[in-house]
Amino acid sequence: MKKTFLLLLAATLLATTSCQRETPKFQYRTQSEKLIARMDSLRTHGLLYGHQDDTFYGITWQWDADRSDTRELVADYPAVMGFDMGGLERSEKNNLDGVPFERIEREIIAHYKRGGIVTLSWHPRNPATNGSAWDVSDTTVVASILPGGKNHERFVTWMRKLTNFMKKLKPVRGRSVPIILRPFHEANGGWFWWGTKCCTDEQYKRLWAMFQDFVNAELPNNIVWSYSPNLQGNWTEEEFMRRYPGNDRVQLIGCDAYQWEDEKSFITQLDADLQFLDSFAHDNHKLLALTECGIRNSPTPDWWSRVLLPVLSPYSICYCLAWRNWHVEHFGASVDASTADDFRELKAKRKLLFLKDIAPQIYDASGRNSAEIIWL
Ligand code: BMA
Repeated sequence: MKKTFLLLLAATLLATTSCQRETPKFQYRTQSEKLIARMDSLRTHGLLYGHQDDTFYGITWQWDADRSDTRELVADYPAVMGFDMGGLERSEKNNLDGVPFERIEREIIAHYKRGGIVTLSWHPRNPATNGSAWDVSDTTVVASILPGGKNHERFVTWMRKLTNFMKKLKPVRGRSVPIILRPFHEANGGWFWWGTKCCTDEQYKRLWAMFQDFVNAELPNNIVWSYSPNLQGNWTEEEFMRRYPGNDRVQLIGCDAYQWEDEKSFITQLDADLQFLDSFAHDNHKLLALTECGIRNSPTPDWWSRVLLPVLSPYSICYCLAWRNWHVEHFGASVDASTADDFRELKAKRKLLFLKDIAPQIYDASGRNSAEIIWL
């Protein structure tokens, strides 16, 4: 039965393809264009749930094989999975949170093959001081890695390590995994070495351009560029444009938004940001996402349904990515979080979408699933 279905599907696809060949309307040329079109269409179906480091550790476990806090709670993987590249620049075996890069590589490919969406962030060490990404003691750091600066060549080797890693992500026939790349995030804050304490707006834009041109030269087909400032609460166009890398350099506008303090001001600030970002994204043909979110250690049982989702619902947002469930600090859904029942209900009501919602898995006789057939 399944075999027949797949044969019919293949025949339909072939027929459609040959029709399209005669009257081409629009062809998705690259992996990144396909991912953009897919997310653009998915957002009309609902909000996707994303989670950082989903399969490496959870609130009460770490490093076990084949586990996921999300799957243990709602019997499905997140639609979007996030991974961090911090540490790769120094050829470390593990990333800054102790996750082996070799495992990250395997998980990215596995998630892509299941039909999931992958996003990468990078918390590189400070290239001037060798301190962490949060070391803001040297205000010359960005100037020093721009072309002509004394750390430029060093930073080029760091960028190359990142692109070499991404180039390995080729599950089949040399076709690369499309990646939402979110570099130099939260640059409107002062806590990272690429933030407001360590570089001017002009230097930031030059940093972005240098990095992006380097990455695009190495991986021209599979990066979706996400520009993700932190929650600001009072964006004006003038303020937002100060560090915005440019319309030709960004495809997804992100917002990193945590509730660190009281609920009311979080709601007010997030709503104000989304009003601005949603209309900016719409006018400039960009996707919009909550690229990091959560409330530390989930103290509010109905946080997802009562606090977060009502703020998001008026806007056209592709996904919200909860930050990692580390045992000392967790943000995502889990059977071990107080939000478990609330979250389960949201899944039942389809207020949040998961992997099987965006990539139904139908297996053929050889065990290959339909998502794999479609996305590879
Ligand atoms: C931060 C925290 C850190 C972590 C970093 C990179 O938000 O979770 O503990 O090292 O992200 O994942």
